Amino acid sequence: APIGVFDSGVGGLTVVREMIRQLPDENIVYFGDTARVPYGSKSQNTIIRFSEQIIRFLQKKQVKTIVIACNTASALALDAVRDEFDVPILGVVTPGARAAVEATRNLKVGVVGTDATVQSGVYTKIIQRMNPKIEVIEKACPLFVPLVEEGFKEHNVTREIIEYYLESMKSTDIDAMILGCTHYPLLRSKIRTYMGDKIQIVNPAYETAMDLKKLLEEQNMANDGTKGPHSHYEFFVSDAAEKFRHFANTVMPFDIPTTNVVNIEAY
Ligand code: DGN
Repeated sequence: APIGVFDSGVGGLTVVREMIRQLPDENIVYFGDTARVPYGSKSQNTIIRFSEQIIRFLQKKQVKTIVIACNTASALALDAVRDEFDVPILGVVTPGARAAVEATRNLKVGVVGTDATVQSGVYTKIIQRMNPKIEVIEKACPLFVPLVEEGFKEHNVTREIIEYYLESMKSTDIDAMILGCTHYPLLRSKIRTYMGDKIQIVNPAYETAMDLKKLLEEQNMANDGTKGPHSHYEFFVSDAAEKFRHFANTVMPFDIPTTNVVNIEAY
């Protein structure tokens, strides 16, 4: 059975990329809600409702487990949907939080994410549940998402916007920083250059793939690779398939065949 992955759009591909690296024998069904992106500016009830619809869609694909590859949906909907469905559901927030708790030496952690993620305060809550002594500084960086999606990674304005958002965080003495939005790992080297190399940067996508691997092994659900060398990746989107595929090909380690991206126009 495949692993179901969903995100508000294309960002979750940074999580898929890590899953493919760490779990090369698993099949993946991805749903990107490209018609309704961004989630980062929407209310909790809406994000829960969208997540429920997508989980039902993935269940029809017989997935054995589901990864919410979106920080916003993980922060606002995971608790609600986890109790509601009987398939194991993993988010990206707890794995990212744990890695930061392990990384910090001076007990000061920075978190960047969408407005919704930062306003939820979920990263702070989960980090402080793991270690109440840790101080968490959160900062919303909403413009990072469109910059990445418009291919502005190398543009000067991106450097300026990084400075604009992260200036206050840089002036603190945090020693670990969570990239709490799926798009931000694609700006990692720029963020690294601005913040300096004394800070440990945590990518929740990487940590989530590790947790997923552990879960599959513990539950005896891992695909052992005997089903053939080529894993199957299927992508479903709620808006234009070509636009998705074009972006996906800049993120993924290989080109995705046209036939593997389907616009289901469900919503
Ligand atoms: N995937 C979202 C996240 O990780 O928070 C970012 C895109 C969005 O919905 N704004």
